[in-house]
Parts: sequence; structure tokens; C-alpha cells
Amino acid sequence: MTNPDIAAVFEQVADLLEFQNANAFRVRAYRNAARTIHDLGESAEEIVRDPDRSLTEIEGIGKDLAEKIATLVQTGSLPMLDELLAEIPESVLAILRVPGLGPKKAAALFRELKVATLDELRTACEAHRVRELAGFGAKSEAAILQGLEIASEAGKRILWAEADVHVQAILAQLRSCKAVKIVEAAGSYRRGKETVGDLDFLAVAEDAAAAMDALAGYEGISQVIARGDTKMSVRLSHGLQVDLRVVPEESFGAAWQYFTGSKEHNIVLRGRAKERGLKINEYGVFHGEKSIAGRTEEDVYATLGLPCFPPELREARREFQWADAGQLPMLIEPGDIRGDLHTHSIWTDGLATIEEMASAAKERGLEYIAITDHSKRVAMVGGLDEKRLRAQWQEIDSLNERLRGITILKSVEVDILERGGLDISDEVLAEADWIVASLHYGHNQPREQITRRAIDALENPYVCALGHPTGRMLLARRPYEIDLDAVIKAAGENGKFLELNAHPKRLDLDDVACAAAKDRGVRIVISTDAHRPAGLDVMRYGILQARRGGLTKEDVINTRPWGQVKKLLGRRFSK
Ligand code: DGT
Ligand code: CA
Ligand code: CA
Ligand code: ZN
Repeated sequence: MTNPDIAAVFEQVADLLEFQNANAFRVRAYRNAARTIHDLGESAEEIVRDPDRSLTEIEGIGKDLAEKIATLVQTGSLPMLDELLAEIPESVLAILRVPGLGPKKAAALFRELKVATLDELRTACEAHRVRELAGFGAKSEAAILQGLEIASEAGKRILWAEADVHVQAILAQLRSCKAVKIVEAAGSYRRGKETVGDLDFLAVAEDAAAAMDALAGYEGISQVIARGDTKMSVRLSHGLQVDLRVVPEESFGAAWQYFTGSKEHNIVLRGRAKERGLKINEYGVFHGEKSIAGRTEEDVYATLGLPCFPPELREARREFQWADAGQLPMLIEPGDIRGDLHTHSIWTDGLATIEEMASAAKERGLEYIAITDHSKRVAMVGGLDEKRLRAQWQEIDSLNERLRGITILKSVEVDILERGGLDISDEVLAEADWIVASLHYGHNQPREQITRRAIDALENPYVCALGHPTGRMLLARRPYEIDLDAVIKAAGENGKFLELNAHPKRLDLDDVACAAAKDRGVRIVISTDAHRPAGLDVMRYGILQARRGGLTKEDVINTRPWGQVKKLLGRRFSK
């Protein structure tokens, strides 16, 4: 049983408990357990099977949880989950995941209307039976219908970060096959799109059948959909489709270009070829019948007078215009990052001490880390009030005296209150080094109200950046109704930064918004929002998204040494 499998079981337990209206802290304990196991660096199953070890060695896993994991690994099931499922049909789990439908509402639908599946939910909404229930109205009925659409998309696409796990495993599997000379991933995965519909692989092989056998031998496969002489499609156990094409070596570059896409980028490219009296397809670039390029992507683009675009830019947005002007941006790279300006510690909902987070940041080559724990409004996770915040900052002062090679910044992720205004007084904010302000409540407020809250926060002299500006949760929650244009403008006018939250479920701002911010001269801060040391590693997903937005090192502030960031902030803090 893999760590993600175990994590999924605990997520299910948490969902079902929530549906039953169980104690919120109990629900949270199971969610934390799921997260801990999911991100564990080694196999939980192996630890269970090792007589010399115990799961309780792991930070965040107590005796009770360790026993449950052991039962799960040894018997393949968890009695607690079975009991919950005896009371609630499994199909309601899908309903719980419909954005806009909390567990309380889902429970009411189940109780009053006997709605237990997504289909039944859709039918009930369309027949306007939902709006009749207490606590529901025409508006929530419409929101549920919209949510159903997101839920159905969630069944069809997966997060880039999840796709990456499969891609790396499949590449390794194919590369271990002797007959395979070259194999690479293409499609939306290679372009770094935040969600991926299916995986596309291209290979050059002495023996196409042997390459396809190698794919068929990948352990994650549940079904072979089709297999021909040079093309094969399979389905993974989580439902994801994988296409493999075996191409001749002299066409590899053309095929890699073609199947990387995007479709829109390819259409422009075909037009460019036509203008030059050439023809381009997945086999090569042709002058009449004669192939003039195809072996490498560089050759293919060069025959059309174009640079080999970084895959992240191939969306037919501005890349051709940039290439024509000779101004293709030098995109930001992971090694450019010098600091992380949004992280958490055990002072609120993080799982590591400040010192552990700082050492982990240092190990990853960072020069500075801001500990941005939650403020008091986020009571659920023990958000800090002014007094606790000052106590935390004292600890940071003494850590900074003791630690070498890393600077810890005094900070807070201050909640932007539902009624407007900030959760921490200006007097205290002024003593920090850096302040992130985020919206955590009142997601469903109308456009004007929620936009006003964000802009007011950006106008506060001590706020440096707006955290996860749209609140989107990929495949799970729509963004707030926020007027992003107005927010970007306000950030520009106030010399503030906008966050690109690098968590693979958020990637917020997205690529398009990053480009829009850059157009207005607004700089981006790419942050991990890490809640544990391993959380710092999500930075690379943020970089990929920033690259899709055409951002360079200069456009992102945490590529600078802290001293320079401080200068950009001006003299707003008390020291
Ligand atoms: P996805 O899988 O929905 O996340 O997105 P992609 O971009 O990976 O799309 P996919 O898997 O359907 O096709 C892979 C690439 O193949 C696509 O990016 C461009 C190329 N391609 C597919 N169909 C067409 C087409 O009809 N015309 C052109 N020009 N290219 C296509
Ligand atoms: Ca694809
Ligand atoms: Ca495909
Ligand atoms: Zn945070």
C-alpha cells in the first residue's frame, strides 16, 4: 500500500466524519494525518513491516494513528472506515467534494431529499427541489450546479504535480528497456500546465513492440485501451490515460514539437510554414516532398526562423510576437530563488519548529525565510494575537543571533477580516520585517465587497504582499469573485507585491494573471506556504507557472538578496 493510498483512506474518514457533523478538531486530526503520510519521505508500509522500527518515530504520528496505519497496511482495510461506510453510502463522498456544498448541506440533502449521488443531486437541482429546503435558495441551487461542473472536471484532469509522479515513473520504466533509445514526455505536462488531461510520451526504439511491452509492464496500469504498431494507449489505475507513440529518429524533433503543442501554438506555426512555402507536420518540415528538418526541435523551429521556445510559452499568447521582436524573455529558473516569504510553523498549523523550518530552508540553499503564521481570526489553527506574535518574534530574534547562513524574517499572514480591515493592529505590524495579507473568510462575498477588502489591505502601509490572491483551489474551488484587474492596479499604485502561491493545488496567481501583473509593472513573490520542511519543495511548481506567465528573474522579488527586497519595501517598518 503506497503512502498516497493510505492518505486517501484518512481523507475519506475525515470527509465522512465531517458529513456526520463530528467534532471539527477530530476531523482536522485525520486531515493532518493524511497530509503527514502523503508527504512522508519513505514508505509507511516498509516502516510497519520493519520489526526494528515504529511509525511513532515520525513527527506528527502518535500511537493511535500508528496503530491504525498498521492495521490498514496489514489487513488492507480500516474497521473505523467500514463502520462509517455502513452508516453512509460511499457515493456521498463525491457529493462532499462538490464545491459550494459543505458537509452540513450535503447531510441535509441526503436526509431530506435522499440525494446520495452526483446524478441525483443534478436532477434535484434541475427540478428546483433543492431551493425548497431550509437553508438553501435559488442562489445556492445555481452554485451547486456550477460546482457540479467543477466536480465533473475534477474527474477528468489531474494536478500537474500528481502527473509528474507518473511521468517520472513511466520515463524510468521505458528508459530501463534496452530497445528504447529516446523517450520524452510531451503535451500539457511538458508545457507545465497546472492540470493535465492525459499524458503523452514519444519514443525512438529499435523495436517498437518492445517499447510498448515496457509500458504495458508499468505497475500503475489498469487497462490497455488500444495497441497498434507504433501507438499505444493505456489507462492508469487512477483513471489517467497515457499515450505512447514510437517515431523514427529522423522525425523525433518534429513529433516532440507537434505533440507538445499547444494545439493553438501549432496552428500559428503551420501558418508560418505556409508563408514560407513550407509544410510542417509531426514528421518534419517539408519543402515539396523533401524533408528539411525533423530530427531536433531546434532544427524544426530554425527552418521557420524561430527560436526553440521554452515549452511553457507555447500557448499562442505572446511568444511569436516576442520572437519576432527578438525579445523572448529569459524565464526564471529554480536556482534564481533566494528566499521564501510565506511559511508556517508549529506556532499555528505548521508541523515543524521555526528552527527546523529555517534549517530546512538553508539546506535548500535559501538565504532567508519569513515565518508567516496565521493571525488570531483563524482560530481553528490557533492563530496568533498581538501578544503571541511578539513572543514569536522574540524567539526569531534569538534564533537569528544563534543561527548562521540563514535569516529568519519576523512576519505574519495577517487575515483580511470579513468586514474589512486587518486582524492585527498597525502598531504591531510595524515591528515586523515583512507582512503577507490573505483572505480566508467571506469567500462568497460579492465582487465589489471582496475586491474592496483586498485593495484596502494593499493600501495598508505595512502590508507587503497579497497572499493567494484569488483563493482558487484547482479542481476543487472556484476563485473568489475578485476583480483582479483592480487588485493588480492597486498593488502597482501602492508599490506592493502579489503572491504566486506555489502549492500545486493553488498556483495562485495563475500564469495569465502573472503576465497581467508584469504588464502593469507589479512584481510577483513566489512562495511555498510550506507547513513543514518538505513543503518548501513545492517552489518548483510555482516557478513553472511563473515561466508560463513569461516572468523573468527580475519580475520576481524573492530572487533578490533580502537587503535588496528591503530596499524595495522602502522605510515602512519601525527598524
Ligand atoms: P491535455 O491533455 O488536455 O491536458 O492537453 P494537451 O495539450 O496535452 O492535448 P492532447 O493530449 O490532446 O494533445 C497533445 C498535443 O498534440 C497537443 O498539445 C497538440 C497536439 N495536437 C493534438 N491534436 C491536435 C490537432 O488537432 N491539431 C494540432 N495542430 N495539434 C494537435
Ligand atoms: Ca495530453
Ligand atoms: Ca493525448
Ligand atoms: Zn499561509
